[in-house]
Amino acid sequence: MRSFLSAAIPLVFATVAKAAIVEHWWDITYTTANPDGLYERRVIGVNGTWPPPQVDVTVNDTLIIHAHNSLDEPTALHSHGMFQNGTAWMDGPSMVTQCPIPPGHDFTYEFNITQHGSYWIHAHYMGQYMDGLRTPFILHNSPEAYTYDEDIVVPLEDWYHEQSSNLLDSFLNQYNPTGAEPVPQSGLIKRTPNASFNFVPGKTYRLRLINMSGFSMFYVSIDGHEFDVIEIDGVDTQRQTVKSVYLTAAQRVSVLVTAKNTTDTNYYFRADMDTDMFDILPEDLDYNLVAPVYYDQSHNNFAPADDEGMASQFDDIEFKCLEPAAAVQPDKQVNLTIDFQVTTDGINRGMFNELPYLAPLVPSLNTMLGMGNLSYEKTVYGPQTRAIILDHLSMVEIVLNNLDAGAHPFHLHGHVFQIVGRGAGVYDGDESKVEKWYLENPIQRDTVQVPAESFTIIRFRADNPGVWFFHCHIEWHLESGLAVTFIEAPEVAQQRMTLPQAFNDICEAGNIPTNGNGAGKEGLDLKGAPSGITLIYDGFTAKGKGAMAACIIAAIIGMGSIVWYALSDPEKKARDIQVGRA
Ligand SMILES: *[C@@H]1O[C@H](CO)[C@@H](O)[C@H](O)[C@H]1NC(C)=O
Ligand SMILES: *[C@@H]1O[C@H](CO)[C@@H](O)[C@H](O)[C@H]1NC(C)=O
Ligand SMILES: *[C@@H]1O[C@H](CO)[C@@H](O)[C@H](O)[C@H]1NC(C)=O
Ligand SMILES: *[C@@H]1O[C@H](CO)[C@@H](O)[C@H](O)[C@H]1NC(C)=O
Ligand SMILES: *[C@@H]1O[C@H](CO)[C@@H](O)[C@H](O)[C@H]1NC(C)=O
Ligand SMILES: *[C@@H]1O[C@H](CO)[C@@H](O)[C@H](O)[C@H]1NC(C)=O
Ligand SMILES: *[C@@H]1O[C@H](CO)[C@@H](O)[C@H](O)[C@H]1NC(C)=O
Ligand SMILES: *[C@@H]1O[C@H](CO)[C@@H](O)[C@H](O)[C@H]1NC(C)=O
Ligand SMILES: *[C@@H]1O[C@H](CO)[C@@H](O)[C@H](O)[C@H]1NC(C)=O
Ligand SMILES: [Cu+2]
Repeated sequence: MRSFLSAAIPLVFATVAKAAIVEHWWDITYTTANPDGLYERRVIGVNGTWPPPQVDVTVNDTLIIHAHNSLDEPTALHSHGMFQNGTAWMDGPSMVTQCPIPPGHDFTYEFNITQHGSYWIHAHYMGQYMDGLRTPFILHNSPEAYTYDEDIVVPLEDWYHEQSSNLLDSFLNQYNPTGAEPVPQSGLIKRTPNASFNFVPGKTYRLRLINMSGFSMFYVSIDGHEFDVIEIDGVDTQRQTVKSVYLTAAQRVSVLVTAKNTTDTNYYFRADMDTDMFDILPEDLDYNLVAPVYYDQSHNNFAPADDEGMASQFDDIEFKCLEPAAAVQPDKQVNLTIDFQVTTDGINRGMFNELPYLAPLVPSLNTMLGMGNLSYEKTVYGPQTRAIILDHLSMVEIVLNNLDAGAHPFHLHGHVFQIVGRGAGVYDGDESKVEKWYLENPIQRDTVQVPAESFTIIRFRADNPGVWFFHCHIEWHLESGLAVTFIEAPEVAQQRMTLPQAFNDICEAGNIPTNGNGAGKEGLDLKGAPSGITLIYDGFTAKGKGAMAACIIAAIIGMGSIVWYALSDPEKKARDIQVGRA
């Protein structure tokens, strides 16, 4: 079971491969597709086709994606999990590291491949990736840390029949005071409802499980087979055998599966959606996805179901990195409390420390590079850009206190972090609340699930000057405000970086200022920057506020919705503020 000699030959050939320039031309277009076979709709694809092409590169290559925006709204591409060390401006999130690419304009993403593992590329402009603009991004290494015979990429995703902009309008809406998220209509394995696998006896397969969901979470297993986990979010792990794995939005896990020695039985690959997240469970939603694993297609003998589903014992904190790194004492602690409340605009929003993120009028990276010493002043980025300044090379500890009754997947751009501890309730510095510390060789990854009403402690070294977004990867929650911006080592970044001219060009083309503070002004004059969407102040305790706000909103809806509407179009305003168009 541990010998994989048959895999050695192709890998030896691969080691002589020269670093290459991998160049893609993507015309980002609307097209029509029926991904789940249930409903044809307008989707976003590349060159008029869906799904967008998978991107494959090898360590030391240079990737170039020439993007042309043929949509009627802006777009931006994020290569999820890339450190972009020295190329912070290539990260992609709209109004964080760049202006979005306006309709009809071109923009080239170019960066060197210094990591390896399983990643994905997705739009980072509003809810756009849920309309289909997402694709696996595989960074091959040579040699790989483990040997295997075949590499199978298994993207998993949820699928909606409605356009994301319409769903966002009804989600960010005062008629949705509880913040119920839109429930997807389908889930797809390998981008189709018809996926299957063909296994050959004795072979070992690497399955790269990539969760490209906007919302849904999956438990993945194969009846009668075990998984040997070897990679978590691009980080090689010590090999460890499990029955099933669990993936939240944006997480990746590679597993090795050794095929059976006989062909008399076929099996099912299973991806069960975590239905706990859905406020309602539609009768027609097929949330337990299956794909046959054929050893022999000529018969129909399937092994009995052997599916743990949501009872899975998988827990990422129990894994160890192949290249060990001990945790060290932090220099800076950042306490981020996650909560959902109805805010002054009547919308139920996710937020850190009681204030939702609102995108500034100037991308935060431009502000950091252009504001001299003021770049150390967090308010310069905008009143609700939620800037947190990090000193170069400091060890940062983030305490994530999740007060919400749902679990949330948090993603840090530009880094992987160590997961060092977890516990129930709120962490207030009392170490006895931490169930167990993981300090010797903690797992490192770029997206962590924080379970309901509990805390998780993560650490990373601020060794990558730039501006890095930290947000919930449930798209609905990001758009509602559950994000902060890490401003990492401003002085070092200013010394090392100059934004390429193309960045200024797309800002100007979209009428977005390229310079100045979060309001596009000099100094600390932030008039005009998006702000003012805050908790409703009522003098009650934090817990009372939610209930109180819900009552106020219910009353407003009951009595004065016409007046409310006459004053503004809050959904649209909220969306515009998110992208800095207000
Ligand atoms: C898209 O079209 C361009 C221009 O015709 C072509 O160079 C490119 O290879 C196409 N890309 C894909 C992924 O089809
Ligand atoms: C799935 O397979 C069925 C039956 O072969 C076929 O009719 C359908 O078009 C397929 N759906 C997709 C989305 O490929
Ligand atoms: C990629 O690496 C090469 C060689 O080290 C360097 O010259 C080039 O500037 C790098 N490209 C980017 C986009 O960083
Ligand atoms: C990438 O470059 C480094 C430094 O030159 C080298 O040690 C490594 O083997 C290269 N990796 C691959 C996959 O070519
Ligand atoms: C992907 O993540 C979402 C959101 O966390 C989750 O609901 C879904 O079940 C996950 N899918 C898989 C296949 O892990
Ligand atoms: C397959 O057969 C070989 C040789 O008999 C044995 O060593 C191996 O454990 C078997 N593998 C499985 C998955 O049963
Ligand atoms: C920033 O501060 C340093 C020392 O505090 C000073 O030497 C430098 O001139 C200042 N730079 C700017 C642009 O104000
Ligand atoms: C973090 O914030 C929570 C909620 O405000 C508070 O209860 C807790 O004491 C804080 N934790 C630390 C370590 O400061
Ligand atoms: C970025 O590169 C520097 C060396 O230039 C290195 O010390 C640092 O660890 C890197 N950080 C990340 C996150 O890759
Ligand atoms: Cu991301």
